[in-house]
Amino acid sequence: MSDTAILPKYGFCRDCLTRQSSAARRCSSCGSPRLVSHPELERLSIAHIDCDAFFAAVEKRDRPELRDKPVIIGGGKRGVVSTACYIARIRGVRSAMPMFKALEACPDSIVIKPDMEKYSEAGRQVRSLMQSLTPLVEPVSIDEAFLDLSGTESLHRKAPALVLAEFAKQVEREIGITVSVGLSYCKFLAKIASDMQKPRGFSIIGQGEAREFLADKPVTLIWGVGTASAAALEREGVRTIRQLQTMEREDLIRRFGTLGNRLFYLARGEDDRKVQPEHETKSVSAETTFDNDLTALEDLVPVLRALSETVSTRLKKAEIAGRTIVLKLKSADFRIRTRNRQLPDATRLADKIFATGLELLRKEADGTSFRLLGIGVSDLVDDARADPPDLVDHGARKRAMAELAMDALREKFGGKAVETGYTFGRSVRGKPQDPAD
Ligand code: DCP
Ligand code: MG
Repeated sequence: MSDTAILPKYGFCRDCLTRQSSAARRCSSCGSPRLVSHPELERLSIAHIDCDAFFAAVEKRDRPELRDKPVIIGGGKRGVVSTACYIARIRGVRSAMPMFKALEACPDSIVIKPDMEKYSEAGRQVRSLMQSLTPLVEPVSIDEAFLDLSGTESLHRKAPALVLAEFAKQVEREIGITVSVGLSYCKFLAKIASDMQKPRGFSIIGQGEAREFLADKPVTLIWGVGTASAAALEREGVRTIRQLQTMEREDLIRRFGTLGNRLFYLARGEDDRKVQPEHETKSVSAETTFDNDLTALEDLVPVLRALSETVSTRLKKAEIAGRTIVLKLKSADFRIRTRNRQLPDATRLADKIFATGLELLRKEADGTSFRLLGIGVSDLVDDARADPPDLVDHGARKRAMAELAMDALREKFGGKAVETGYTFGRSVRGKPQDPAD
Protein backbone atom coordinates (compact mmCIF):
# COMPACT_ATOMS: atom_id res chain seq x y z
CA MET A 1 0.00 0.00 0.00
CA SER A 2 1.33 3.46 -0.82
CA ASP A 3 2.05 6.00 1.87
CA THR A 4 -0.91 8.16 0.94
CA ALA A 5 -3.23 5.28 1.82
CA ILE A 6 -1.71 4.90 5.28
CA LEU A 7 -3.58 7.78 6.84
CA PRO A 8 -7.03 8.09 5.27
CA LYS A 9 -7.60 11.80 5.02
CA TYR A 10 -11.23 11.56 4.07
CA GLY A 11 -12.31 7.98 4.13
CA PHE A 12 -11.58 4.50 2.89
CA CYS A 13 -13.14 1.37 1.46
CA ARG A 14 -13.72 -1.44 3.94
CA ASP A 15 -13.33 -4.05 1.24
CA CYS A 16 -10.13 -3.06 -0.55
CA LEU A 17 -8.89 -0.61 2.12
CA THR A 18 -7.99 2.10 -0.39
CA ARG A 19 -8.39 5.77 0.36
CA GLN A 20 -11.64 7.28 -0.87
CA SER A 21 -13.18 10.70 -0.98
CA SER A 22 -15.86 11.27 1.63
CA ALA A 23 -18.30 12.30 -1.10
CA ALA A 24 -17.98 8.98 -2.93
CA ARG A 25 -20.83 6.51 -2.75
CA ARG A 26 -18.93 3.62 -4.19
CA CYS A 27 -15.28 2.71 -4.04
CA SER A 28 -13.39 4.06 -7.03
CA SER A 29 -11.14 0.97 -7.01
CA CYS A 30 -13.43 -1.99 -6.33
CA GLY A 31 -16.93 -0.55 -6.60
CA SER A 32 -17.91 -1.58 -3.07
CA PRO A 33 -20.51 0.57 -1.31
CA ARG A 34 -18.92 -0.19 2.06
CA LEU A 35 -17.15 3.14 2.50
CA VAL A 36 -16.23 4.78 5.78
CA SER A 37 -15.68 8.47 6.22
CA HIS A 38 -15.66 10.76 9.19
CA PRO A 39 -14.05 14.10 9.99
CA GLU A 40 -12.37 12.63 13.10
CA LEU A 41 -11.32 9.42 11.35
CA GLU A 42 -7.64 9.88 12.12
CA ARG A 43 -8.09 10.88 15.75
CA LEU A 44 -10.37 8.21 17.15
CA SER A 45 -8.75 5.21 18.77
CA ILE A 46 -11.10 3.54 21.26
CA ALA A 47 -12.90 0.58 19.70
CA HIS A 48 -15.48 -1.95 20.70
CA ILE A 49 -15.65 -5.13 18.66
CA ASP A 50 -18.51 -7.61 18.91
CA CYS A 51 -18.91 -10.79 16.88
CA ASP A 52 -22.16 -11.09 14.93
CA ALA A 53 -24.63 -13.77 16.07
CA PHE A 54 -21.60 -15.43 17.52
CA PHE A 55 -22.65 -19.03 18.31
CA ALA A 56 -24.74 -19.23 15.12
CA ALA A 57 -21.88 -17.82 13.05
CA VAL A 58 -19.49 -20.49 14.32
CA GLU A 59 -22.00 -23.23 13.47
CA LYS A 60 -22.56 -21.80 10.00
CA ARG A 61 -18.84 -21.67 9.42
CA ASP A 62 -18.60 -25.38 10.22
CA ARG A 63 -21.69 -26.30 8.21
CA PRO A 64 -21.64 -24.13 5.09
CA GLU A 65 -24.86 -25.73 3.82
CA LEU A 66 -26.64 -23.76 6.58
CA ARG A 67 -25.41 -20.42 5.30
CA ASP A 68 -28.71 -19.19 3.91
CA LYS A 69 -30.91 -20.98 6.45
CA PRO A 70 -32.41 -19.63 9.67
CA VAL A 71 -30.27 -21.11 12.45
CA ILE A 72 -31.05 -21.04 16.17
CA ILE A 73 -28.64 -22.09 18.87
CA GLY A 74 -30.46 -23.22 21.96
CA GLY A 75 -32.40 -26.00 23.51
CA GLY A 76 -31.20 -27.17 26.86
CA LYS A 77 -33.51 -28.02 29.71
CA ARG A 78 -36.19 -25.39 29.38
CA GLY A 79 -35.50 -24.64 25.77
CA VAL A 80 -34.81 -20.98 25.12
CA VAL A 81 -32.99 -19.30 22.26
CA SER A 82 -29.37 -18.60 23.11
CA THR A 83 -28.70 -16.87 19.83
CA ALA A 84 -30.30 -16.72 16.41
CA CYS A 85 -28.61 -15.94 13.11
CA TYR A 86 -29.65 -12.76 11.35
CA ILE A 87 -31.92 -14.64 8.93
CA ALA A 88 -33.87 -16.06 11.88
CA ARG A 89 -33.91 -12.60 13.53
CA ILE A 90 -35.55 -11.06 10.46
CA ARG A 91 -38.25 -13.70 10.88
CA GLY A 92 -38.84 -12.57 14.47
CA VAL A 93 -36.65 -14.90 16.51
CA ARG A 94 -34.98 -13.25 19.50
CA SER A 95 -32.47 -14.18 22.19
CA ALA A 96 -34.06 -15.63 25.34
CA MET A 97 -37.29 -16.44 23.49
CA PRO A 98 -38.81 -19.80 24.47
CA MET A 99 -37.99 -22.30 21.74
CA PHE A 100 -41.63 -23.08 20.96
CA LYS A 101 -42.27 -19.38 20.27
CA ALA A 102 -39.18 -19.17 18.08
CA LEU A 103 -40.38 -22.16 16.08
CA GLU A 104 -43.82 -20.60 15.75
CA ALA A 105 -42.19 -17.48 14.29
CA CYS A 106 -39.83 -19.41 12.07
CA PRO A 107 -40.91 -23.05 11.68
CA ASP A 108 -38.14 -24.03 9.27
CA SER A 109 -35.37 -23.01 11.69
CA ILE A 110 -32.46 -25.36 12.12
CA VAL A 111 -31.99 -25.76 15.88
CA ILE A 112 -28.51 -26.61 17.11
CA LYS A 113 -27.46 -27.45 20.68
CA PRO A 114 -24.72 -25.16 21.98
CA ASP A 115 -21.17 -26.46 21.81
CA MET A 116 -19.42 -24.20 24.28
CA GLU A 117 -16.00 -25.68 23.78
CA LYS A 118 -16.10 -24.81 20.11
CA TYR A 119 -17.29 -21.24 20.79
CA SER A 120 -14.62 -20.74 23.45
CA GLU A 121 -11.98 -21.75 20.95
CA ALA A 122 -13.30 -19.32 18.32
CA GLY A 123 -13.52 -16.58 20.96
CA ARG A 124 -9.93 -17.27 21.97
CA GLN A 125 -8.79 -16.99 18.35
CA VAL A 126 -10.56 -13.65 17.90
CA ARG A 127 -9.01 -12.43 21.14
CA SER A 128 -5.54 -13.41 20.07
CA LEU A 129 -5.90 -11.52 16.77
CA MET A 130 -7.01 -8.50 18.79
CA GLN A 131 -3.96 -8.77 20.98
CA SER A 132 -1.73 -8.59 17.95
CA LEU A 133 -3.14 -5.08 17.31
CA THR A 134 -2.58 -3.66 20.79
CA PRO A 135 -1.81 -4.94 24.28
CA LEU A 136 -4.73 -2.85 25.50
CA VAL A 137 -7.52 -5.36 24.92
CA GLU A 138 -10.26 -5.55 27.55
CA PRO A 139 -12.43 -8.61 27.02
CA VAL A 140 -16.05 -8.07 27.99
CA SER A 141 -17.49 -11.47 27.16
CA ILE A 142 -16.77 -14.46 24.96
CA ASP A 143 -17.34 -12.49 21.77
CA GLU A 144 -16.64 -8.83 22.55
CA ALA A 145 -13.85 -6.59 23.76
CA PHE A 146 -12.71 -3.00 24.01
CA LEU A 147 -9.46 -2.03 22.33
CA ASP A 148 -7.40 1.07 22.89
CA LEU A 149 -5.35 1.73 19.77
CA SER A 150 -3.97 5.12 20.86
CA GLY A 151 -0.34 5.46 20.01
CA THR A 152 -0.25 2.43 17.71
CA GLU A 153 -0.03 4.47 14.49
CA SER A 154 3.75 4.28 14.40
CA LEU A 155 3.63 0.52 14.90
CA HIS A 156 0.95 -0.15 12.27
CA ARG A 157 1.74 2.83 10.07
CA LYS A 158 -2.01 3.22 9.73
CA ALA A 159 -4.74 5.08 11.56
CA PRO A 160 -6.71 2.89 14.01
CA ALA A 161 -9.77 3.04 11.75
CA LEU A 162 -7.91 1.31 8.97
CA VAL A 163 -6.31 -1.19 11.34
CA LEU A 164 -9.79 -2.12 12.56
CA ALA A 165 -11.20 -2.54 9.06
CA GLU A 166 -8.27 -4.78 8.21
CA PHE A 167 -8.90 -6.73 11.41
CA ALA A 168 -12.53 -7.33 10.47
CA LYS A 169 -11.39 -8.73 7.12
CA GLN A 170 -8.79 -10.89 8.80
CA VAL A 171 -11.36 -12.41 11.18
CA GLU A 172 -13.59 -13.27 8.23
CA ARG A 173 -10.71 -14.83 6.31
CA GLU A 174 -8.95 -16.67 9.12
CA ILE A 175 -11.72 -17.56 11.58
CA GLY A 176 -14.68 -17.63 9.23
CA ILE A 177 -17.07 -15.44 11.24
CA THR A 178 -17.93 -11.73 11.07
CA VAL A 179 -17.58 -8.87 13.54
CA SER A 180 -19.01 -5.39 13.99
CA VAL A 181 -16.76 -2.51 14.94
CA GLY A 182 -17.54 0.66 16.84
CA LEU A 183 -14.96 3.42 16.86
CA SER A 184 -15.04 6.46 19.11
CA TYR A 185 -13.06 8.44 21.67
CA CYS A 186 -14.51 6.65 24.72
CA LYS A 187 -15.77 3.24 25.74
CA PHE A 188 -19.39 4.28 26.21
CA LEU A 189 -19.81 5.48 22.62
CA ALA A 190 -17.58 2.80 21.06
CA LYS A 191 -19.88 0.18 22.53
CA ILE A 192 -22.98 1.94 21.22
CA ALA A 193 -21.36 2.33 17.80
CA SER A 194 -20.53 -1.37 17.42
CA ASP A 195 -24.22 -2.17 17.77
CA MET A 196 -25.46 0.37 15.22
CA GLN A 197 -24.88 -1.39 11.94
CA LYS A 198 -24.82 -5.09 12.79
CA PRO A 199 -23.93 -7.45 11.17
CA ARG A 200 -20.56 -6.62 9.52
CA GLY A 201 -20.96 -3.09 10.82
CA PHE A 202 -18.45 -0.30 11.13
CA SER A 203 -19.73 2.80 12.88
CA ILE A 204 -18.02 5.89 14.13
CA ILE A 205 -19.15 8.39 16.73
CA GLY A 206 -16.87 11.41 17.04
CA GLN A 207 -16.50 14.02 19.71
CA GLY A 208 -18.11 16.65 17.51
CA GLU A 209 -21.40 14.85 17.15
CA ALA A 210 -21.63 12.95 20.45
CA ARG A 211 -24.01 15.26 22.31
CA GLU A 212 -26.38 15.62 19.43
CA PHE A 213 -26.24 11.95 18.61
CA LEU A 214 -27.21 11.09 22.19
CA ALA A 215 -29.89 13.76 22.60
CA ASP A 216 -32.87 11.94 21.07
CA LYS A 217 -31.91 8.51 22.41
CA PRO A 218 -33.76 6.90 25.32
CA VAL A 219 -32.07 6.93 28.74
CA THR A 220 -31.89 3.14 28.57
CA LEU A 221 -29.04 3.49 26.08
CA ILE A 222 -26.84 4.61 28.96
CA TRP A 223 -24.61 1.98 30.47
CA GLY A 224 -25.96 1.03 33.89
CA VAL A 225 -29.54 2.11 33.28
CA GLY A 226 -31.56 -1.07 33.67
CA THR A 227 -35.28 -1.58 34.02
CA ALA A 228 -35.38 -0.32 37.61
CA SER A 229 -33.42 2.89 36.99
CA ALA A 230 -35.36 3.51 33.78
CA ALA A 231 -38.59 3.26 35.79
CA ALA A 232 -37.20 5.66 38.43
CA LEU A 233 -36.26 8.14 35.71
CA GLU A 234 -39.64 7.72 34.06
CA ARG A 235 -41.35 8.59 37.35
CA GLU A 236 -39.48 11.88 37.26
CA GLY A 237 -40.56 12.37 33.67
CA VAL A 238 -37.09 11.71 32.24
CA ARG A 239 -37.15 9.63 29.08
CA THR A 240 -34.55 10.99 26.71
CA ILE A 241 -30.90 11.74 27.12
CA ARG A 242 -31.64 15.31 25.96
CA GLN A 243 -33.49 15.87 29.23
CA LEU A 244 -30.45 14.68 31.19
CA GLN A 245 -28.23 17.02 29.18
CA THR A 246 -30.08 20.03 30.53
CA MET A 247 -30.08 18.95 34.17
CA GLU A 248 -27.60 20.09 36.82
CA ARG A 249 -25.14 17.55 38.13
CA GLU A 250 -26.04 18.26 41.78
CA ASP A 251 -29.70 17.84 40.97
CA LEU A 252 -29.08 14.47 39.30
CA ILE A 253 -26.98 13.28 42.23
CA ARG A 254 -29.63 14.38 44.71
CA ARG A 255 -32.30 12.48 42.84
CA PHE A 256 -30.44 9.38 41.71
CA GLY A 257 -27.31 9.08 43.87
CA THR A 258 -24.16 7.74 42.21
CA LEU A 259 -26.15 6.78 39.13
CA GLY A 260 -27.06 10.45 38.82
CA ASN A 261 -23.40 11.39 38.59
CA ARG A 262 -22.86 8.84 35.83
CA LEU A 263 -25.98 10.00 34.02
CA PHE A 264 -24.68 13.55 34.05
CA TYR A 265 -21.38 12.72 32.38
CA LEU A 266 -22.45 9.95 30.02
CA ALA A 267 -25.41 12.01 28.75
CA ARG A 268 -22.80 14.56 27.64
CA GLY A 269 -20.66 11.89 26.03
CA GLU A 270 -18.03 12.15 28.76
CA ASP A 271 -16.61 8.83 29.84
CA ASP A 272 -13.07 8.58 31.12
CA ARG A 273 -13.02 4.86 31.88
CA LYS A 274 -9.78 3.37 30.62
CA VAL A 275 -9.53 0.23 28.55
CA GLN A 276 -8.18 -2.18 31.14
CA PRO A 277 -6.31 -5.11 29.65
CA GLU A 278 -6.30 -7.42 32.61
CA HIS A 279 -6.39 -7.55 36.31
CA GLU A 280 -3.24 -7.22 38.40
CA THR A 281 -4.18 -10.47 40.13
CA LYS A 282 -3.75 -13.25 37.63
CA SER A 283 -5.87 -15.90 39.28
CA VAL A 284 -7.65 -16.88 42.46
CA SER A 285 -7.46 -20.47 43.55
CA ALA A 286 -7.62 -22.86 46.47
CA GLU A 287 -6.20 -26.34 46.82
CA THR A 288 -5.92 -29.03 49.41
CA THR A 289 -3.66 -32.02 50.01
CA PHE A 290 -5.54 -35.02 51.39
CA ASP A 291 -4.52 -36.96 54.49
CA ASN A 292 -5.12 -40.13 52.48
CA ASP A 293 -5.12 -40.34 48.68
CA LEU A 294 -8.56 -40.21 47.07
CA THR A 295 -9.63 -42.14 43.97
CA ALA A 296 -13.42 -42.20 43.69
CA LEU A 297 -15.23 -39.29 42.06
CA GLU A 298 -17.75 -39.28 44.90
CA ASP A 299 -14.95 -38.66 47.38
CA LEU A 300 -13.44 -35.87 45.31
CA VAL A 301 -16.72 -34.06 44.65
CA PRO A 302 -17.31 -32.65 48.18
CA VAL A 303 -13.72 -31.40 48.25
CA LEU A 304 -14.21 -29.70 44.92
CA ARG A 305 -17.43 -28.14 46.18
CA ALA A 306 -15.82 -26.75 49.33
CA LEU A 307 -12.83 -25.38 47.41
CA SER A 308 -15.15 -23.80 44.82
CA GLU A 309 -16.92 -21.99 47.62
CA THR A 310 -13.62 -20.74 49.04
CA VAL A 311 -12.60 -19.39 45.62
CA SER A 312 -16.01 -17.85 45.07
CA THR A 313 -15.95 -16.10 48.44
CA ARG A 314 -12.55 -14.59 47.64
CA LEU A 315 -13.69 -13.41 44.24
CA LYS A 316 -16.82 -11.84 45.68
CA LYS A 317 -14.81 -10.10 48.38
CA ALA A 318 -12.39 -8.67 45.83
CA GLU A 319 -15.29 -7.78 43.49
CA ILE A 320 -13.71 -9.66 40.63
CA ALA A 321 -14.74 -12.56 38.43
CA GLY A 322 -12.96 -14.81 35.99
CA ARG A 323 -13.58 -16.40 32.66
CA THR A 324 -11.38 -19.49 32.87
CA ILE A 325 -11.81 -22.31 35.35
CA VAL A 326 -8.67 -24.30 36.14
CA LEU A 327 -8.70 -27.71 37.77
CA LYS A 328 -5.50 -29.00 39.29
CA LEU A 329 -4.80 -32.53 40.40
CA LYS A 330 -1.70 -34.18 41.75
CA SER A 331 -1.65 -37.95 41.52
CA ALA A 332 -0.22 -40.26 44.17
CA ASP A 333 2.98 -40.43 42.07
CA PHE A 334 3.25 -36.62 42.16
CA ARG A 335 2.30 -35.98 38.56
CA ILE A 336 0.43 -32.73 38.15
CA ARG A 337 -2.54 -32.45 35.82
CA THR A 338 -4.13 -29.09 35.07
CA ARG A 339 -7.23 -28.83 32.95
CA ASN A 340 -9.03 -25.63 32.07
CA ARG A 341 -12.21 -24.49 30.48
CA GLN A 342 -13.25 -21.06 29.24
CA LEU A 343 -16.71 -19.78 30.08
CA PRO A 344 -18.74 -17.49 27.82
CA ASP A 345 -18.95 -14.91 30.60
CA ALA A 346 -16.86 -14.24 33.67
CA THR A 347 -18.20 -15.78 36.85
CA ARG A 348 -17.80 -15.40 40.59
CA LEU A 349 -20.43 -17.96 41.52
CA ALA A 350 -19.48 -21.08 43.48
CA ASP A 351 -22.13 -23.04 41.59
CA LYS A 352 -20.63 -22.19 38.20
CA ILE A 353 -17.05 -22.78 39.36
CA PHE A 354 -18.06 -26.10 40.86
CA ALA A 355 -20.13 -27.25 37.87
CA THR A 356 -17.33 -26.44 35.43
CA GLY A 357 -14.72 -28.00 37.71
CA LEU A 358 -16.87 -31.11 37.98
CA GLU A 359 -17.09 -31.49 34.21
CA LEU A 360 -13.31 -31.39 34.09
CA LEU A 361 -12.93 -33.67 37.10
CA ARG A 362 -15.21 -36.37 35.69
CA LYS A 363 -12.78 -36.96 32.84
CA GLU A 364 -9.84 -37.28 35.22
CA ALA A 365 -11.42 -39.58 37.78
CA ASP A 366 -10.31 -42.66 35.90
CA GLY A 367 -9.15 -44.81 38.78
CA THR A 368 -6.02 -42.75 39.46
CA SER A 369 -5.31 -42.02 43.13
CA PHE A 370 -4.90 -38.34 43.88
CA ARG A 371 -3.12 -36.63 46.73
CA LEU A 372 -4.12 -33.06 45.88
CA LEU A 373 -7.05 -31.25 44.32
CA GLY A 374 -7.25 -27.57 43.47
CA ILE A 375 -9.65 -25.31 41.65
CA GLY A 376 -9.01 -21.79 40.42
CA VAL A 377 -10.35 -19.01 38.30
CA SER A 378 -8.22 -16.93 35.94
CA ASP A 379 -8.70 -14.32 33.18
CA LEU A 380 -9.96 -11.98 35.85
CA VAL A 381 -12.12 -8.93 35.23
CA ASP A 382 -14.14 -6.57 37.40
CA ASP A 383 -17.36 -8.26 38.42
CA ALA A 384 -19.71 -5.66 36.92
CA ARG A 385 -20.24 -7.76 33.80
CA ALA A 386 -20.05 -11.18 35.42
CA ASP A 387 -22.77 -13.79 35.45
CA PRO A 388 -25.44 -12.44 33.11
CA PRO A 389 -28.68 -14.43 33.19
CA ASP A 390 -28.00 -17.82 31.62
CA LEU A 391 -30.10 -18.20 28.49
CA VAL A 392 -29.06 -21.76 27.82
CA ASP A 393 -29.58 -23.31 31.21
CA HIS A 394 -32.61 -22.09 33.10
CA GLY A 395 -31.66 -24.11 36.19
CA ALA A 396 -28.35 -22.27 36.38
CA ARG A 397 -30.14 -18.95 36.60
CA LYS A 398 -32.22 -20.20 39.55
CA ARG A 399 -29.14 -21.57 41.28
CA ALA A 400 -27.32 -18.27 40.78
CA MET A 401 -30.17 -16.41 42.44
CA ALA A 402 -30.22 -18.93 45.29
CA GLU A 403 -26.47 -18.59 45.76
CA LEU A 404 -26.61 -14.82 45.98
CA ALA A 405 -29.48 -15.12 48.49
CA MET A 406 -27.40 -17.56 50.56
CA ASP A 407 -24.45 -15.17 50.48
CA ALA A 408 -26.67 -12.51 51.96
CA LEU A 409 -27.79 -14.91 54.71
CA ARG A 410 -24.22 -15.93 55.48
CA GLU A 411 -23.28 -12.30 55.77
CA LYS A 412 -26.09 -11.82 58.26
CA PHE A 413 -25.77 -14.96 60.36
CA GLY A 414 -22.19 -16.10 59.87
CA GLY A 415 -20.47 -18.63 57.65
CA LYS A 416 -21.95 -21.88 58.98
CA ALA A 417 -25.56 -20.75 58.94
CA VAL A 418 -26.15 -22.00 55.44
CA GLU A 419 -24.59 -25.10 53.96
CA THR A 420 -25.30 -26.67 50.63
CA GLY A 421 -26.05 -30.34 50.06
CA TYR A 422 -22.51 -31.09 49.01
CA THR A 423 -20.67 -29.66 51.97
CA PHE A 424 -23.22 -30.28 54.70
CA GLY A 425 -21.85 -32.56 57.39
CA ARG A 426 -18.63 -33.28 55.49
CA SER A 427 -15.49 -31.41 56.24
CA VAL A 428 -12.67 -31.25 53.78
CA ARG A 429 -9.88 -33.53 54.82
CA GLY A 430 -6.52 -31.87 54.99
CA LYS A 431 -5.74 -28.24 55.38
CA PRO A 432 -6.70 -25.86 52.59
CA GLN A 433 -3.68 -24.10 51.23
CA ASP A 434 -3.24 -20.89 49.32
CA PRO A 435 -0.84 -21.50 46.50
CA ALA A 436 1.15 -18.43 45.55
CA ASP A 437 -0.55 -17.24 42.40
N1 DCP B 1 -25.16 -15.56 25.06
C1 DCP B 1 -25.79 -16.43 25.95
N2 DCP B 1 -26.49 -15.93 27.01
C2 DCP B 1 -26.59 -14.59 27.19
C3 DCP B 1 -25.97 -13.70 26.31
C4 DCP B 1 -25.26 -14.22 25.25
O1 DCP B 1 -25.71 -17.64 25.79
N3 DCP B 1 -27.25 -14.10 28.23
C5 DCP B 1 -24.34 -16.09 23.98
C6 DCP B 1 -25.01 -16.20 22.67
C7 DCP B 1 -24.29 -15.27 21.75
C8 DCP B 1 -23.01 -14.92 22.47
O2 DCP B 1 -23.21 -15.25 23.83
O3 DCP B 1 -24.02 -15.86 20.49
C9 DCP B 1 -22.64 -13.47 22.30
O4 DCP B 1 -23.65 -12.59 22.79
P1 DCP B 1 -24.12 -11.29 22.04
O5 DCP B 1 -25.00 -10.55 22.96
O6 DCP B 1 -22.94 -10.58 21.46
O7 DCP B 1 -25.05 -11.84 20.88
P2 DCP B 1 -24.71 -12.37 19.44
O8 DCP B 1 -23.24 -12.36 19.18
O9 DCP B 1 -25.37 -13.68 19.26
O10 DCP B 1 -25.47 -11.36 18.50
P3 DCP B 1 -25.08 -9.90 18.04
O11 DCP B 1 -24.82 -10.01 16.58
O12 DCP B 1 -26.26 -9.07 18.35
O13 DCP B 1 -23.86 -9.50 18.82
MG1 MG C 1 -22.15 -10.64 19.57
